[in-house]
Amino acid sequence: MSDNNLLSPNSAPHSDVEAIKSRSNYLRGTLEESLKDRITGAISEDDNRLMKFHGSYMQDDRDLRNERNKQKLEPAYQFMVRVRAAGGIVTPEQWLMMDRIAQRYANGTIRLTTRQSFQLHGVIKWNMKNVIKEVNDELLSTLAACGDVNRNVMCNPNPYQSEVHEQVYEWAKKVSHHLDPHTRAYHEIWLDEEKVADSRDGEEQEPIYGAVYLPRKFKIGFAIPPENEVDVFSQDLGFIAIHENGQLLGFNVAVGGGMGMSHGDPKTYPQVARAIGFVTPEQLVDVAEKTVTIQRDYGDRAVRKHARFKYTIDDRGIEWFIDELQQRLGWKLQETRAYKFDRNGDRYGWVKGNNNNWHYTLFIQNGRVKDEGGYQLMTGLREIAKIHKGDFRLTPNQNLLIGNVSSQKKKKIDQLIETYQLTDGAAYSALRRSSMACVALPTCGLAMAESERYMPTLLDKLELILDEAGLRDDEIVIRMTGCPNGCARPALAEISFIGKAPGKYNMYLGGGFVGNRLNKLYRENIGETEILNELRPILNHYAKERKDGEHFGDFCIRAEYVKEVHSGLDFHD
Ligand code: SRM
Ligand code: SF4
Repeated sequence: MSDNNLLSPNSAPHSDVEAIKSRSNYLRGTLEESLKDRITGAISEDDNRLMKFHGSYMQDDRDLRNERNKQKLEPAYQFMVRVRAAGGIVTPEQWLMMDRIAQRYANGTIRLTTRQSFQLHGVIKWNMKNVIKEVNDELLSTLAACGDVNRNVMCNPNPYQSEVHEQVYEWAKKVSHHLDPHTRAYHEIWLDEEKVADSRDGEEQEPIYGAVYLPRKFKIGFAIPPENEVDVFSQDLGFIAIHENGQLLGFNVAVGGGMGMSHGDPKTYPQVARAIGFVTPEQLVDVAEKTVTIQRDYGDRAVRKHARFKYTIDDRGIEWFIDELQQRLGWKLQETRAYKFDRNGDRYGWVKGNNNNWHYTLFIQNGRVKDEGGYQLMTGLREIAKIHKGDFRLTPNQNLLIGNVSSQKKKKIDQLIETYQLTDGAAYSALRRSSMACVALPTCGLAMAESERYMPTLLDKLELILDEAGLRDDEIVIRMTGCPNGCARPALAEISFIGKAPGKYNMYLGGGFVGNRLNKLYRENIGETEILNELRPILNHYAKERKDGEHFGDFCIRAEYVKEVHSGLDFHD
């Protein structure tokens, strides 16, 4: 793109997805017809693009792919359904609904995601309407859980911190609600609501997004220092709450983060968001809206790989963005305020909040809620939901917080935790408790290697090394993904593995412990034996020669295992 083109909203030929959105009539396309087609368990390719905006992806079970192919059967088509709730907070009734539909229509498990949403896997086409209807009946939604719109807004999940948390959560909900799509297509298709007479007559509009929505997905997160569980620097738009003596003063605004890249394509890279100024709570919604509209107008609609907000900003420069934002706002941002993060992981077990209620964070390996062998996690949580009067909070690290338990109820919930041996992870290494892995195989169509199904096995082996080195209780942030799209935010981990091929991973080191620095490639395309052989000496070296309080990622840089990465622009150097 020439510099001239960078100055005006892009006019290059648009990608095929833009054409699909444009002729979709506000996300309707032929989805209704596709859903009714009895000949196949699939929907058409164009409708599949639109389906994402409705919160679902068509997938097929990749474990069964070859066998079905041999038998000349169509792939085992099924749908992933993503259910969003800003900040990941749901009621016990909503939890029970998710549990019920997971058993009745999906694969009997619930997946808690890295963005504080729920996912169901294995829903067949004929059950999609029931699933979405039941979700909406319980006042949750799948609309805009995926697609080229603002996704689930993340928010620090810990209710114990102070009233500041409750206030920030209310602002997160406001921003989320403000950016909801207005199309009635969702209500017509899934909830059988009355059809809009003719949406093309101007009766229906998307005031923020317009008829072709955004060039790409858009993500917003709210962090409350000193905690950065939401990985605020990975967000397209991050808000860092600034508070003093229990008072919320406002938010630092950070822009242009993102985790995805493609192997072998240096034009794609993960990036950290940069703080550009401070705004008061009352100015927040306006800032979010104007930022989204800038990406709507200037984001790359020709090349989807280059369409995220981070590229819009990096191509044009952060100063350009600040000017454009201030022009649209009609006022200037204040100077960024001081803040300090001390972690991006979860704190487990019971804590007492300022409101005298209790909160219990459970360790849920890679966010998968299921009953397996002797570990009846799903049943245990169902029994808790039946008596719980507070809330459930999905954490950004794929764990679950049982929130707002009164002192009287705590005993009963403790008994259930005991009966079902639900764990806060205390028996595991701190490394495992600081781990995340994306879904990957068998459902993710983009996975190049295992992730969720393999990470626990790798951790078993790494724990032996940690024991030798005396590092069992040291928190080291470790993440794995089955491909470089970055769904478990691996580029911000102190150790990460990104899938390249079956059983092979790129290994990265040196991310910042609080989620503030990208890591760097250390070894390429290695399997388990090499992973263990590479990590053993580094972990031992760390155990012997770290400075007081030095985190593993920082040590990897000081000991020159990898160079420090200051920006995504030098990620591949
Ligand atoms: Fe993701 C695509 C799962 C968080 C970056 N992601 C996918 C799809 C839908 C695969 C696909 O397009 O066919 C995966 C579905 C797998 C499955 O079978 O369930 C998928 N992403 C997930 C989840 C479930 C991972 C998890 O283990 O929890 C997370 C759901 C979040 C939610 O509730 O909304 C999830 N994805 C993320 C994150 C982390 C975050 O948002 O904090 C990222 C990196 C941050 C970012 O966006 O920069 C992420 N997912 C991607 C990308 C790369 C996007 C890019 O432009 O760089 C893709 C591929 C794409 O969009 O083309 C992708
Ligand atoms: Fe799938 Fe890749 Fe995301 Fe993992 S990182 S869920 S493999 S798209």
